[in-house]
Amino acid sequence: MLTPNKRALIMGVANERSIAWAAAQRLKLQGAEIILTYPNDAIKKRVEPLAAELGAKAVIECDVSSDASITRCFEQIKKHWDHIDILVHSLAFADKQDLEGAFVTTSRESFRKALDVSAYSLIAVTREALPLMKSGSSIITMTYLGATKVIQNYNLMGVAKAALEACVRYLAWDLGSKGIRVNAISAGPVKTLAASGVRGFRSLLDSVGQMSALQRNITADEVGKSTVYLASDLSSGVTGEIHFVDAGFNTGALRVPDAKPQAD
Ligand code: 1JT
Repeated sequence: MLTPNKRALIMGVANERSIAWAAAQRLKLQGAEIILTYPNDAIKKRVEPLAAELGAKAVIECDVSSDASITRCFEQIKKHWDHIDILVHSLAFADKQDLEGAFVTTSRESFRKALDVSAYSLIAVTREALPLMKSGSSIITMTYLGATKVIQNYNLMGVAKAALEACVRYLAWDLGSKGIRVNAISAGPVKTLAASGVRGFRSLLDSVGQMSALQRNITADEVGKSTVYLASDLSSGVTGEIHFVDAGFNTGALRVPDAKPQAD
């Protein structure tokens, strides 16, 4: 087992398609104990049965846009655990209207909320978790290529993910002397609840399926498996990194449609 008896706090399960859910299942398979968090009562209803299925130690409310909610969440966690080995941060927010059309129309309030929930929350949650984390612990968050390259429609989330990736690097250097690692997985597109409201997501999946090196999309489970690697001692020398799990999409610039078939 890769994470035997490790205590893993997983934030961002919304339903069975969530990347966080794939990570929770893979960490559990490797022997980890799990606590899940949810942001509100609507999502609580969906997460509770999943937590039961997993045999999670607890399911706790955490609205990362509220310092008081984060504080209450960690007070609850401390009733179950005296330390945390693994923190998976797999959450983001943007208004639907800010993930399509013109970027220049982004409002100050949309920008504030998207960056607060999607990027600042990693700092806030890490700070609360820190007193419970010892050397060898690992923090993992989720990002997307739209942070560094323009992907049409990703718009405001691209800016939020750019901030998140910078937070990963600065937190990695802050916590390095404590032996705590901080990394991000840059996942290819996955049809989750977050993605389902996005106009044109299907055609994005189709293009990536054709244009990636592996000529297919990735699965949430593949992100879950790489999360186990970053959470475990297998990645003990890796921190501040953005690790792509995208079927090689980001390494290419152009596919020539009528080029000779590749060797196979
Ligand atoms: C959020 C949403 C974060 C969708 C997200 C996301 N990170 C990736 N996706 C999927 C996606 C979305 C778009 C896209 C490519 C992938 C929904 C709101 C909450 C935050 O455009 C090319 C728009």
